[in-house]
Amino acid sequence: MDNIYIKLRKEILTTIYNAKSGHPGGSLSGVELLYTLYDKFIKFDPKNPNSENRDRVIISKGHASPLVYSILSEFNFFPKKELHNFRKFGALLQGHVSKSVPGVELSTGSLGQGLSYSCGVAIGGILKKSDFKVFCYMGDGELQEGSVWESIMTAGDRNLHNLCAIIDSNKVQENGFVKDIKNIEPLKDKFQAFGWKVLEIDGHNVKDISLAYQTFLKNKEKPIVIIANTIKGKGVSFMELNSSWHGKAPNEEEYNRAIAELEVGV
Ligand SMILES: Cc1ncc(C[n+]2csc(CCOP(=O)(O)OP(=O)(O)O)c2C)c(N)n1
Repeated sequence: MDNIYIKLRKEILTTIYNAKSGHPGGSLSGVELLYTLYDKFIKFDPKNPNSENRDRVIISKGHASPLVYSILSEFNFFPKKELHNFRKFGALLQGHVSKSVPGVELSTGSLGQGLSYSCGVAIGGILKKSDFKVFCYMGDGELQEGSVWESIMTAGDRNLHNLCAIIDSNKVQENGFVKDIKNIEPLKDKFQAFGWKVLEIDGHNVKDISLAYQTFLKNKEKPIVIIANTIKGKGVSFMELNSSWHGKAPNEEEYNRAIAELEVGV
């Protein structure tokens, strides 16, 4: 039987294949990061997705909707059958994450907005003396947006200790390597200079991921960023680190090859 990560990766590819469009690369890279978060570390109630004391997971890289929808359906926010209608006109699940979907906090797709929203929610939590946590899932290419740096400055200045940024650092954005388009390094030094605590991990290693989330949950001082080193297109050899698989669907032959690779664990 497939383990949960293989199961989710196959589901992501099937969702995109059926829709004949979508974003496989940056969905496949975040599977362990998001599944582990929902599985072990956050408070939520799929029957009452807007409950006051829920932890907030804000998806800033809204194009990773196949990943997010696979995870949310895995945790019963809506039935799995909705995945079959992904990107169909009038369906619940559209191409970028939307607030109309149970479990989605913010409609995104225009990059660079999730962290500023997350800062506002985190400030609200502190003012209300609530103990909910705020997680913001972002791409490394997304860090090339100027608005992100204003939010990083805000979170550091306000000591937003209830805020955790998760960077899915898969090294590739839409048209090539992040470093070739506009270098964002040295990322760790930059976050530290803005007053954040930095945890750098292997974003496919569930033990590393769990330790990072545990560290954040015990934290009472500063905002924390988890720089998760991942592989874009993880699990499918011809998609890995290949920007041409950022935003297109596999054809039938490619889909079958990808599923077969995932099954044998190439
Ligand atoms: C403001 C804005 N500019 C450009 C785009 C087009 N775009 C969509 S995804 C993407 C690359 C994002 O790279 P990254 O954040 O690293 O995402 P990942 O590799 O994890 O998919 C770009 C440039 C956009 N969605 N929003």
